[in-house]
Amino acid sequence: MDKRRIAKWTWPIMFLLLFACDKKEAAVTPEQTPDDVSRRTVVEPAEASPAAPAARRPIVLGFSQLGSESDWRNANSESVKEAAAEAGIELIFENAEQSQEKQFEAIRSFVEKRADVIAIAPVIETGWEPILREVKQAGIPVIMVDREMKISDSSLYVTFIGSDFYEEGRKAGKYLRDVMRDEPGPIGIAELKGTEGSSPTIERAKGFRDIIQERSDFRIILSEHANFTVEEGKRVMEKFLKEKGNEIRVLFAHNDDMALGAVEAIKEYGLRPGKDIIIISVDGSRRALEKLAAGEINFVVECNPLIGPQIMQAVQEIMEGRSLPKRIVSAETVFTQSMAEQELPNRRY
Ligand code: GYE
Repeated sequence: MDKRRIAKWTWPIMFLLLFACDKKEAAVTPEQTPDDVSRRTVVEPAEASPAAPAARRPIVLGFSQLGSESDWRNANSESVKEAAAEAGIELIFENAEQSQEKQFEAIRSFVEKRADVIAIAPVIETGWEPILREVKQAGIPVIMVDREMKISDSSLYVTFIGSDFYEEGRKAGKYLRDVMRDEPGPIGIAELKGTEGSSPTIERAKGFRDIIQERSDFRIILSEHANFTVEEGKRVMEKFLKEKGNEIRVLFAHNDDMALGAVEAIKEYGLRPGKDIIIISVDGSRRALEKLAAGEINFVVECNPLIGPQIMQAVQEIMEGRSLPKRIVSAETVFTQSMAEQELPNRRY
């Protein structure tokens, strides 16, 4: 090739190369390093630049759900999925079916996939610091949702969105104190606790005890974990009834599903739930409110699973570089038998 012919092709080739490089830099590729992810998290402006609107990819949220043990949990998963779709957030959803180990695996996979934010509903309270340190090193912000993790380094998460379980336990205790105001003791109480080591179990038990200790003749005579499920609630209640059927005046179930299982066990045993045994539970699912309206449950403390929109809002604010409060508590109420009928048409779970 002579020199003139080379010169003729040099400029078009250089132009093409330059153009190709330019395009590559403008696009947000999935092969970003963790540093890129963290930089984008903090620095990128909220608005897409009008010059390159197609270059923005949607926010990617990795969500580690702990299981599907109850109506509450299923409603919570639905709420997260719906809210993500509505907010245009790309959701990677993993269900760990009660295994903390599986939650670790899910979280590591979110890091590998370069999620922008990771949300975790932790099955139990302890053991989270090492994995959270890995996530922090990758520069990915963490939101703790629903249940709490006990961690000493608060820089490992941005915010905790969920209910006040201690207060829920107190509300249950206050109802019992009020309804038994004129009843002579001793009052035998059975307790169906949720998953061992989980924050709702620990806190609801604490809050309940802190109130009922005001009366020395209130006695918790039976207390066992039943993992928040209908089946275990029924099985453990059957056992309680066999052991001390004639001493149980009250049942405090840490969630509706266990209370529903217990209602079956009590009927099969030949007693009347809601009358022979006062039943108090937590969540406020449709099925529990139906039993409340029918007089088979006496009192339900609400725990709201529909926190998907709050989570998505937090994700967006983090991505816009805003700071969030360390604790976001969901608004909740309580339900009596007379309120149940009225509330039922509004229940979404
Ligand atoms: O009360 C129970 C569930 O963590 C608040 O977990 C949640 C609890 C809820 O399965 O039904």
